[in-house]
Amino acid sequence: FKKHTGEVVPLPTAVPGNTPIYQTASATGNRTLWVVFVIMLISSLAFYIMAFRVPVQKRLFHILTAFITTFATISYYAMAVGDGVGKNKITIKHTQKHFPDTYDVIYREVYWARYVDWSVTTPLLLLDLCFLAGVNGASILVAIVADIIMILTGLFAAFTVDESPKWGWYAMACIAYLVIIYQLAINGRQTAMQKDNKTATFFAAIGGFTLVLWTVYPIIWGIADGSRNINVDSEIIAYAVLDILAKPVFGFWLLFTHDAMSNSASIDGFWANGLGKEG
Ligand code: RET
Repeated sequence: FKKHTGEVVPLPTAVPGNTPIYQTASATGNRTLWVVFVIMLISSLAFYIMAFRVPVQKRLFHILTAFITTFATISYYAMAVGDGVGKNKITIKHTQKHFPDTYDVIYREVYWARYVDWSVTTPLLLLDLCFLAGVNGASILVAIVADIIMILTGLFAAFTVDESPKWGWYAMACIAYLVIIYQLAINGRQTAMQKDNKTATFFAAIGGFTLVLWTVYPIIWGIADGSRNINVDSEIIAYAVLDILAKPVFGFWLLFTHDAMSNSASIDGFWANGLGKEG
């Protein structure tokens, strides 16, 4: 088994007579993780600085967005140093007519730190969008709980040893994702349209960007983690591109637009003004 340090550690052969296959990242994958770590770190610092430059009543989006990249920084550090990485063993049985059955054993790296990151950051991203549109509390909760179910069932899917339960978990995650799509595309858009024109237009743009981007994640997952059709390096690079678009690019777009719109995109009541101070 090849560790992140490049050192090769022999593992015992799981099924006598068959050589296990190891699917691990190479130096390219590892370098990519470090690059994204640095990008997330710099973005976080930029978002905290931007937060301090606006009055506290207008700071909620800045704080949320800075937290999102802070969690990503931590998770990318964990993956780059090799701590946020496990491996999953998959046994594929080949039945043959006149010969005894043979087995292929595959060990593939699972970057579980991603799921820890996503379980915190995707709800925060949803909060950004829901506050922008002015979605009510119950709908926000539904979106966030569906999101947590989506990420956790995705994590279980990543560690299954057999093929069929894996796609069962995947199906559950996709159903939860449909709930999120409903909350953003139908509920959120409707609520945003009741606000001023600028907010409605901006919500349609950044919400649409989010839905397209988020939909690519389960596709990559299916190709890489699910059916193992691309290697671990390509998987890391694909998620790296998506993560940079979904966090720093999303964040700068949201904050610059929000600052430019000034009053129109500010949120009402409780959340904007602190505990209970309305108006
Ligand atoms: C999984 C696999 C199971 C099916 C589905 C998934 C959806 C994941 C999504 C992730 C979004 C991540 C973001 C990260 C931010 O940087 C868990 C991959 C539906 C939508 C936006």
